[in-house]
Amino acid sequence: LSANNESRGALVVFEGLDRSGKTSQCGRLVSYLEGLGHSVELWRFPDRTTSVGQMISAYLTNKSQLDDHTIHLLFSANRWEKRSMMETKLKAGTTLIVDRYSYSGVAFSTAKGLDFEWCKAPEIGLIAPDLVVYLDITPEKAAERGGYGGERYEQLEFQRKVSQHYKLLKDSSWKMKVFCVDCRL
Ligand code: 2DT
Repeated sequence: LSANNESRGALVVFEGLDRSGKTSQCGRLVSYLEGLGHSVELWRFPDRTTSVGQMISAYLTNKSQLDDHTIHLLFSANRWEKRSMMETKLKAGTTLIVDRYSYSGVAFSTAKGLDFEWCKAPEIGLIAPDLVVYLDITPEKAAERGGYGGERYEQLEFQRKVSQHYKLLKDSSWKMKVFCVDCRL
């Protein structure tokens, strides 16, 4: 994963629908790498602890309303505000396992009907992952897993659209290495 620089940490992103198992798999990978003696941290986006993150959280919990473009840019800004810390960690040799990143940003916003190129633009210049693991599950199967919480996007009909847009993204020329794990069984 770090072919150019032996001491650099790897940036590994997990993507997928709500309830696809990202959080569990991120946790398992972190424990595994820690066990091997690697320096590793678990990150997630949105990072709701920042002031931008709190605006995102209010939107997701339906406490505020925002224009679709505005919330898209806030999600991206939330990654930008973490970019330099991410770079510092990676350069120091820490591997980052990240629960959601730019793929979520583009898949969820294009699922609402926003333009694909427009959605990708604010992601240009963020650190590219070494690996994106897409946990492939049908929206129906995901919905059976203990149900969704009450957040804005946690509805089967919308998750179906997001699933289609993740697929489009996966087949697009966006420069990310995608590894699909079939977890539909
Ligand atoms: P969690 O349930 O994983 O906290 O995600 N989302 C996320 C976007 O629409 N754009 C983004 O850039 C990111 C990172 C996916 C909260 C919801 O936010 C969506 C689910």
